[in-house]
Amino acid sequence: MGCIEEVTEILDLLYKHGWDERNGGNLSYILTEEEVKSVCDPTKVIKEFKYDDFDLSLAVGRYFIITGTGKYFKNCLKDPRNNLGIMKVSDAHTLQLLWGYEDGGRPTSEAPTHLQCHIERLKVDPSHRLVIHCHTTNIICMTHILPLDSDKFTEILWKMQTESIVVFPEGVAVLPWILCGGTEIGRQTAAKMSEYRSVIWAQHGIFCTGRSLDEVFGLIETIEKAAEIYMKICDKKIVQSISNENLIEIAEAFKIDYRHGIID
Ligand code: 2HA
Ligand code: ZN
Repeated sequence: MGCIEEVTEILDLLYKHGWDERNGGNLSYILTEEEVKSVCDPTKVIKEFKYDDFDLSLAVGRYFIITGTGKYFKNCLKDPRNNLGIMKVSDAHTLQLLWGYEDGGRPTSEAPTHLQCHIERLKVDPSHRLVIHCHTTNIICMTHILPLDSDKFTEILWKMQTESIVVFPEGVAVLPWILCGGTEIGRQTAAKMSEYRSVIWAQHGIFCTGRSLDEVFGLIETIEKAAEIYMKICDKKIVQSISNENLIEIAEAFKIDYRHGIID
């Protein structure tokens, strides 16, 4: 399967889960030069997009596929050329469009956050490739009813199901409500990304990052599943649960380096 097919398949799955209504959500994925060459000529620049407010120097020379602003995940599988763009970071403030956005589009409004997250994740993980933002329903619900504390969210989500601590041992970070689409929310999200792959935006959704489409999609599914379980049981009488000792037992059995200071 080519990179366009792989990406649009995941966008379609995210839509079908109900996490990307209308134009909600966005994705950016680092492509290899070989992948770009299989789609277009990487030396033919269609147009340029400028990002003067932040520094992309650590990503210069990299290629990204990025969803377009205002575009619907629902439409990406059947119409990738209008909904997605392939770009090269040509200097610290410029993205060059090489393919896509054929109806005159431009990168997602959350491109500042995506690009700053890529730069931060690449510092801690050279194999990092992907950022997905989506509007996961039950995670949003939790941000309406709980204090916005990263350790508290992490503890709750770990204790909802056995798999959680295995899939996101570093936990989740939570940010308060901040105006979306700007450089400031990008700066604060990226700052969390030095320690976390997943950052929750209160009353908005989640940003998840990782090395592959499967890894990041799986991370979103697992976090949202834990949140769904929490929302289904939070107003019920709890008779038994996963204890701190159970979580430590899982971590020891699977040799997982989990975030300390929450359950121990
Ligand atoms: O692009 O999800 O956060 C639509 C959004 C903005
Ligand atoms: Zn959003």
